[in-house]
Amino acid sequence: EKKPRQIRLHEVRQHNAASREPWVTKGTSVYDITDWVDAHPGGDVILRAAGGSIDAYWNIFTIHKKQDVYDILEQYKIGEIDETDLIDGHVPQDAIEDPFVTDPARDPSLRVLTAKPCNAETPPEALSDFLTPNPTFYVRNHMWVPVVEEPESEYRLSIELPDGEEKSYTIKELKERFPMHKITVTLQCSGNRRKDMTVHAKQTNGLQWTAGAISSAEWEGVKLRDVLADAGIGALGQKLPEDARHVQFMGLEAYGASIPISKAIDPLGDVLLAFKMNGEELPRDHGYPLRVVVPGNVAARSVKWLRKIVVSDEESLSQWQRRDYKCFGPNVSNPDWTKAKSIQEMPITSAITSVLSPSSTEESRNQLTVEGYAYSGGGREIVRVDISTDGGKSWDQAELLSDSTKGSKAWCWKRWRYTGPCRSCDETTLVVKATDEAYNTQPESYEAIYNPRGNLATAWHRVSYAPGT
Ligand code: MTE
Ligand code: MO
Repeated sequence: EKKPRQIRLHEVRQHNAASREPWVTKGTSVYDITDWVDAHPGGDVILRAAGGSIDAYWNIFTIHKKQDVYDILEQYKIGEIDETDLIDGHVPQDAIEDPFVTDPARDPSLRVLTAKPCNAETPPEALSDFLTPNPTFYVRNHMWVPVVEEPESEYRLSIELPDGEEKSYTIKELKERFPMHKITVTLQCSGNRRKDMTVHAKQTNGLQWTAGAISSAEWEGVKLRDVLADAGIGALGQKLPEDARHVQFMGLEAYGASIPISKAIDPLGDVLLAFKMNGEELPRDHGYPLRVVVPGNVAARSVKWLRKIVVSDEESLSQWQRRDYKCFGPNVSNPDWTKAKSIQEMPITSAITSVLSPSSTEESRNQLTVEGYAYSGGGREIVRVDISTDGGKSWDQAELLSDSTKGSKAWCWKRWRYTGPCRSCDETTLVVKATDEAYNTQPESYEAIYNPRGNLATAWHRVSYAPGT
């Protein structure tokens, strides 16, 4: 058998995104992807890996980990990395370009689950505010953080309508031509509290978030419905074309998701194209220069670094719309992803975020103060929070704290506090469950709502508490 062509790493590096013949490596093999770029279903994002290794990207876009995708790549193989560039048969780590080098610096108090891409939850201290400070707002990135240095010259938002017509807007045009709105919105990842499901039911597949994959902010921007109406769709009194059923959002780094058109054009739906978060320019981690904020829906639909909007008869084709964010019955271990609806409005949930140790004086020894949040999707207001200090045998009600919520519906969590006697004060499990205005409440067990991806882990939140500690 003929020895494959030996290629030096410095040669690979020259075949970067700017070259006419882009190459990538996978493991120790080299591929000339020139003819694949146009046919690549994910578009030219593949060029991001050109001149270097594609492995880090395929670890992110897990959709590639299939034999038929490997087979496609194999057609483009041109050789092997020269052995003089390998250490123990591998490409040395420092020779591989790190897709995350341009990511921003982050607050050290964030609880990091993965650094690259950055996935980090809000620390419990920061969950006690009605609005979460920007530096400790949880971060959920599937990829790197796109770099947009000069939005006015480098950036345009484009909007494509079902008839193929396309319009585009600069940030300045968006700001000048449409009314600004300020809305307080809680964003919650579908995987919030996934770790509880793992601990109380069984292993789940995904980032093991505790109760901090949720945060709230005041978002400022223009309404999506105003911009869509300007682009030619969904104005009040105007008939919607039959093929206008979903609004797809595409991020600059190739993340994508969609929402139903009914939500996008609802006058009380409050979907924003946001420039600001808590009065400041959007931080890079949270979508600078522009992100969608879809109040009441799973945060996966609030696409950051928004590049393009497509009004379509179909949902977004992304894996995050068609696969990952769906739920199945507790018996289904190998789901047929086409058979379930994508998660949109969030179900009700609540969590304990702090237990204040009682003072040591005799009369207050058995008093306990517990705080937390409760949130329901779809703008459904939280009407009651029940607390148990004996593992769920007896209940009492927490006080709902007043706040400065803004928007057409209850898009933000309710903070609550409970001070009361600790009923069985030896070893106790504190439990919280909430009820919303539709009288939806949380399931008691994780087993009953188990799904292998650990989405929507909304069972009663339990925290063990040992008095005197
Ligand atoms: N948008 C883009 N472009 N890329 C992403 O990785 N992650 C989504 C959503 N929007 C994501 C995105 C998910 S799953 C969540 S939970 C929220 O952003 C997280 O928003 P945050 O990082 O501002 O808290
Ligand atoms: Mo998420």
